[in-house]
Amino acid sequence: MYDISGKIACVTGASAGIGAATAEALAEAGCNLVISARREDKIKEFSQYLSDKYEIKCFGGVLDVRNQKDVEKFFAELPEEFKNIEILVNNAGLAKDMTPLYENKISDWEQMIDTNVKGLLYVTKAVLPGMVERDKGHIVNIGSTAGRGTYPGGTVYCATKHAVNAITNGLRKDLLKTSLRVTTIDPGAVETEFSMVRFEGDQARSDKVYEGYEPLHAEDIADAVLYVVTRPPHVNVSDMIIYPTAQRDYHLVNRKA
Ligand code: NDP
Ligand code: 8X3
Repeated sequence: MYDISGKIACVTGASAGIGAATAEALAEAGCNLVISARREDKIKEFSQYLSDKYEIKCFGGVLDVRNQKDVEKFFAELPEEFKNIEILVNNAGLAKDMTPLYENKISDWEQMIDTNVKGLLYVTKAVLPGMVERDKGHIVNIGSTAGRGTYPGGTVYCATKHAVNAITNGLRKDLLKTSLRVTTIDPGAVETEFSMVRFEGDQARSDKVYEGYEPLHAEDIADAVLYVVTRPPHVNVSDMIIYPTAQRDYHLVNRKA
């Protein structure tokens, strides 16, 4: 395992779920962290928890990745000791609703596209030039199995994750002349706040998504992130697709009665 202690790692959408678990795994590996999300109380509290527990430096700040100016400012104004980000985990993302495209709210399309695609691009644009200049860096994009296929009710969400996959693949080629690495990790069903967000707080509907089988846990994906960023510098894991054992496709789930 390649030692990443002391490196600066940045995780977007770190107030919950996969982002929070990833930040914690990186903190445990000794990284100093830049973490962000929209919910101020959560990100500040979590930042304090990580720095106290793992004795690392952690900068936790409010950031809505949909706002390009805010993204630019957030990274430009990072304290000097956090500026040289070496690992970027583009994790902030969400799905909204699960109805046929012709019934979708346009505002939901916009939120998914602005967060999952444009937000990921804005953050990448803010961090990548420094990585290229230093010829050092690893970008890990959290895609989805929704980026490898489609399912009814998920059309626009799937489109955003197909875009993440294309961005990851294209970027890896754009960086051919550098030592930088680019990885996509594409999970199937992970039990996080994801379905509560998708179904606007409908607990019963959200619970149904994970009923009758063991879904992935946020820590399973954090573990995958940790794996890819601790390979030696000559190894680039380009893609990882991870399903719960009981899930073979979106609707193909072995649920016990
Ligand atoms: P959660 O809802 O648990 O976490 C999402 C995180 O993203 C939160 O920290 C949220 O924080 C943050 N976030 C949402 N919108 C924004 C925004 N505009 N700006 C900044 N941060 C934002 O979901 P997951 O952990 O499951 O999702 C993380 C990623 O994993 C997403 O990209 C998702 O698409 C992907 N994924 C999830 C799967 C699943 O089944 N759960 C499977 C495959 C991929 P806050 O609200 O404080 O801003
Ligand atoms: C989340 C996975 O299959 O619920 O990206 O859309 S899925």
